[in-house]
Amino acid sequence: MAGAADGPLPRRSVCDGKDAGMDGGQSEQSTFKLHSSHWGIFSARRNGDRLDVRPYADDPDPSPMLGNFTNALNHPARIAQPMIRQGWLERGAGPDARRGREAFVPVSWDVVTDLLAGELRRVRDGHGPGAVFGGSYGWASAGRFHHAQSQIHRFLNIAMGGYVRSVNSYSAGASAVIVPHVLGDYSGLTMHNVTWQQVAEETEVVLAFGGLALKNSAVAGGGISQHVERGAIAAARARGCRFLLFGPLRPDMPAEAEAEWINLVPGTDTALMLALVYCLVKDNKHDIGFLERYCVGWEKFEAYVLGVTDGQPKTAAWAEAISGVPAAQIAAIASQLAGKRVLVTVAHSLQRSEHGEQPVWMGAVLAAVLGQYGLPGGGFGYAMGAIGYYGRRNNAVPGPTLGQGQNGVEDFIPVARIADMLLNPGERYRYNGETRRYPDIRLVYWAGGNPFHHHQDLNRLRQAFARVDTLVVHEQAWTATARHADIVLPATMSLEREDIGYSSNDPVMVAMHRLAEPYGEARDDYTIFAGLAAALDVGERFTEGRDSRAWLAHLYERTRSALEAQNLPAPGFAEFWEQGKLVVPQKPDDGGYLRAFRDDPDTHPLKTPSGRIEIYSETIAGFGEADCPPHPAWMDKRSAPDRAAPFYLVANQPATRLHSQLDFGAFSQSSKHRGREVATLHPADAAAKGIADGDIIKLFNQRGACLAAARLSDGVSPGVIQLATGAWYDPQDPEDEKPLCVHGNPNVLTLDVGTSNLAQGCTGQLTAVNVEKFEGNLPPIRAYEPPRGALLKAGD
Ligand SMILES: Nc1nc2c(c(=O)[nH]1)N[C@H]1C(S)=C(S)[C@@H](COP(=O)(O)OP(=O)(O)OC[C@H]3O[C@@H](n4cnc5c(=O)[nH]c(N)nc54)[C@H](O)[C@@H]3O)O[C@H]1N2
Ligand SMILES: Nc1nc2c(c(=O)[nH]1)N[C@H]1C(S)=C(S)[C@@H](COP(=O)(O)OP(=O)(O)OC[C@H]3O[C@@H](n4cnc5c(=O)[nH]c(N)nc54)[C@H](O)[C@@H]3O)O[C@H]1N2
Ligand SMILES: [Mo]
Repeated sequence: MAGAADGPLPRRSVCDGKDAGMDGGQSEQSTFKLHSSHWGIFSARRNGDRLDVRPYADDPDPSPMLGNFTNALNHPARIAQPMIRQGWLERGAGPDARRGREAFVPVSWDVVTDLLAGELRRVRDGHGPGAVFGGSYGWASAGRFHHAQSQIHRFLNIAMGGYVRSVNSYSAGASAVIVPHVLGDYSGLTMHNVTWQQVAEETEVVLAFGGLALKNSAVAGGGISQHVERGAIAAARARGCRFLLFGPLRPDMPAEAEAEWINLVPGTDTALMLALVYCLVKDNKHDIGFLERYCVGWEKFEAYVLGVTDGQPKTAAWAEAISGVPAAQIAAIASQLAGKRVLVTVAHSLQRSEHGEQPVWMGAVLAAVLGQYGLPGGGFGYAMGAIGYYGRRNNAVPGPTLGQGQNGVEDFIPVARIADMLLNPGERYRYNGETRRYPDIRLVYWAGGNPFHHHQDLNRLRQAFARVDTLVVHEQAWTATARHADIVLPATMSLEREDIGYSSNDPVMVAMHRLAEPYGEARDDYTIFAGLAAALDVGERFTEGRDSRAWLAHLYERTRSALEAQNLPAPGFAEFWEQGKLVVPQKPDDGGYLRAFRDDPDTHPLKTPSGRIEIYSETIAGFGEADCPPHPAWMDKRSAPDRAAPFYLVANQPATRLHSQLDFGAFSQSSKHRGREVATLHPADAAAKGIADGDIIKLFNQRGACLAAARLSDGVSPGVIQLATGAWYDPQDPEDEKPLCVHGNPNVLTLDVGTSNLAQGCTGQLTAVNVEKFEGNLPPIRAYEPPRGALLKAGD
């Protein structure tokens, strides 16, 4: 491949960040260039087919996920040229159950641009932009300009007049809706609140519901220069801070925390927190002064806790029966909290399941009962540790962002309702107090996301995608989403283009240098959209006459002029590009809006209807009990295990990659066993099922089945099987209605329902399954092979 090798160089191991020989890309004479990813800044150089990767020198705890880049550039899973599904080409646009089953035909960029522009025109002029779904959810890659979501939204706004969008995220679908009712500002709660520095210095007790897994804080959208969590936790512990891990998996807390593991049944945190509150109230250790001055609705909630309203006091014994945590242990924990600087953290995972609004609201209320809101290192650290950009200071200057223009379509869906929307056009549903209707979608356009990674009940998703006229996907690699598309456009990886890496909570802005030429005929999303825009006669409006480099200089200017306005050194773009990075100033660690609220709730009220923490919400009461109870409450779950599916499957984030990205990468591959994703279960459960460590197992329920490799560990609760997300969907026989996934994608098993009628968030984290040893012949893994007809071009 052109521009590839820098000559014969010794191969080095990736990512051993403590290697004394590392220069982090700072050294002038080195050919390593700085770049960035969602899992860390790094520097790299092309070395034949491989990429040599070095972590950022200032990062105390770089992520081994950087190792996924080493073999990615030329991997056969990459898409080499534009492809069109044979049936779409021959029979034209229209609903088609053969998506994901038919061969592809390679075509030239000219041909595909023409055909796609024609189809976009047909849908726009015949059905209007309201028939286009451009929600295109997904994490894409680091880099502010080539950010795929910004590119696709800008294109659809300019070329189509808009699109049906999606709101909220798979990450925080329930909390993004409940938090505004309870605390007001959602983004300030996660992005500008208690910091790791405060935890290191001030916190005395951390009640971590769902843990503080370092695998998760390794990732921060946009990039991250320093992974500080391990160090902060170690420092807090050395000072005597106690860490309590509530959850089904011991590795959810780093060893440095020396945490006490309170091993609760998944999905029962709300009951356990209610019992903690019950015990505090009974011992008269609740902070009544805080509850009166800063909250509304305490009396109504207290009546529920004490059982006055429903006849059931939320005692520790009551919670033991639900959560499996001994009543004496619950009471002991409650008795040790009053008067301490306590931080309550609730991982995103808790709300990514049925009634996921409740543990978030309940966590906020538990923190209120303890009265520590706004104090350094205390209060409610929602989602702290779930992503690396939480618990940080904010930059004092704005970063680069690409303008997306105006969306002429008002309609939206809550993001995880995609299959419902496609399967039930016109149907009514509830969302945040409204009754809405699903639009009638003809064309779905995706860039930078992988619904066959992120969505639940994949067999149902296949049916949903069969309903549209046309599915267009820009991808770097042959993900299952690309395989189910009609038109597949090969996109570059960030390694193959220039960009600016930036996150509003990280001071290091990175000049992301190009490290390799594009694979095959792959093009940047920007270039693809610019070509389509030209074919639709809006080329100039889309590009504004700039090429990529000119856009980078243009976007950088926002930061540079802000620096200049503050009389700070403000290097021009050329200098920034040459230096490789710019360190921007940050705002002080001031505790954010919750500190201001504590200091003076009248001058700095919360953005809730009452201006106070809403323990009881009149607004939600007005929506009706069928949407959500008006205060946090324990509710039974339809999705809980039963006789047919007696285990809880915890489908959490993978430790060896970001979601499905670079699942073919070296580090992700190193964690597989016999090619399968590894599922962890308790030795006692395994023994009862005749399963030994290393066996191939089949996980199944009424929705589907997948294979995985068994690992036995007493770090997982009995009754729980953990299988991370992200193994590429690999149907044994795509012709089947519910094919066996031979690789281990848990989303063939998960349930596609909203968290509740309030938020309609994703519920992928927990689902009920059964398990057995797989005795048949082991089917091959074909997920990384290009689909039929899609012949790889030679690598030049
Ligand atoms: N069961 C279950 N399911 C879950 C979850 C769970 O806990 N359990 N978690 C959910 C969560 S929190 C999330 S955020 C989602 C994540 O879901 P996604 O964000 O959809 O997952 P990714 O694998 O990051 O998908 C990004 C895709 O974009 C592609 N890509 C990267 N860069 C570019 C680019 O520059 N251009 C183009 N065109 N493509 C690019 C990558 O190859 C990849 O296929 O998954 C959700 N799904
Ligand atoms: N390495 C890596 N890091 C990531 C990501 C990734 O793909 N890879 N994705 C990033 C993204 S987009 C997001 S949104 C965050 C997600 O952050 P989270 O959603 O918090 O992450 P998960 O790993 O899914 O879940 C954390 C832990 O919660 C526990 N858990 C599950 N259900 C329950 C429950 O009901 N109660 C309790 N107490 N615990 C429970 C599980 O043991 C699980 O390991 O992670 C981010 N970080
Ligand atoms: Mo997420």
